[in-house]
Amino acid sequence: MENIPFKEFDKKMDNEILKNISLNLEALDLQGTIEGVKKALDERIPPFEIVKNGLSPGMDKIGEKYERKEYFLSELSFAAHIMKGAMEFLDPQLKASKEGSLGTFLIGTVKGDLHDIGKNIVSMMLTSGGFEVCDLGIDVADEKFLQKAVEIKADFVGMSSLLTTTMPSMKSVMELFRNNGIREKVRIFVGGAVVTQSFADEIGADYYAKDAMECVRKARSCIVVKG
Ligand code: B1M
Repeated sequence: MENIPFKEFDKKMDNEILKNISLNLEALDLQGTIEGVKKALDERIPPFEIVKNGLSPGMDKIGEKYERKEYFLSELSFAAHIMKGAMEFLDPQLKASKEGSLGTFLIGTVKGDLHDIGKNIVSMMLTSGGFEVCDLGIDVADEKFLQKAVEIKADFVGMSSLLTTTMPSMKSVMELFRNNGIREKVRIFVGGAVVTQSFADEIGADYYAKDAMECVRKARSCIVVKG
């Protein structure tokens, strides 16, 4: 089965399977979600489509329930646990097509922010997209981004934030890079549920990416531009 290539995503045919994944995740059904992911992989639905159209909508619903106070922090945590379980099946598939290095991509979730599911997906997709990824994890201090970028001579630096309260760290990291003379040496990417293109423009980041696929596409386009 592992050698059978993934098929083109067929919205009409595959939506039912992906919708079930989303509903099971929303209902915090661990087993149902995992079974759904396995079924989708058996059907050769591309792994990123499983994340984008199955797991992510389920997480969004959980976020909405949390806002309406139908779910609480314990449910958010359990949802993260299910998501990580599901990702264990998807990780190898997402990483499978590693092509060699197109550049070094330093990534992390900014200071004060503990959300890492989306950032991990971005890391995986970048790895499979041919980048050498150095992942600093979560709650990364501004200085750590700078220190590591210099140490590994990063070509790209990516910051993830899911909280409006932690977005300002992206700006302070940008300033730190500017003040230490390495701003022009790296391409800076920002992303995460609360981040927008206009915020990226406001702080002077090079690129905003709405999801992992877009991040890989934009990073690859830099390579083409660089020649
Ligand atoms: Co949190 N949380 N959470 N949470 N949580 C949100 C983000 C929230 C929107 C829920 C809500 O109210 N609707 C809300 C933020 C509101 C805001 O600031 N506007 C929120 C809150 C309030 C909180 C706490 C403050 C709750 C509390 O304590 N009272 C707290 C904060 C803790 C902290 O960080 N200091 C908290 C805690 C948690 C858990 C720890 C329980 C858990 C995270 C576990 C973990 O990550 N290991 C959690 C979860 C699970 C969520 C939701 C439900 C799901 C997030 C997720 O994993 N989504 C979330 C609601 C939501 O987002 N709809 C919510 C799935 C993931 C695949 O998507 O991360 O967006 P995402 O990543 C995407 C893109 O954004 C993009 O690509 C990814 C995939 O394609 N992307 C990038 C991400 N990073 C990128 C970087 C790039 C480019 C693209 O370039 C470098």
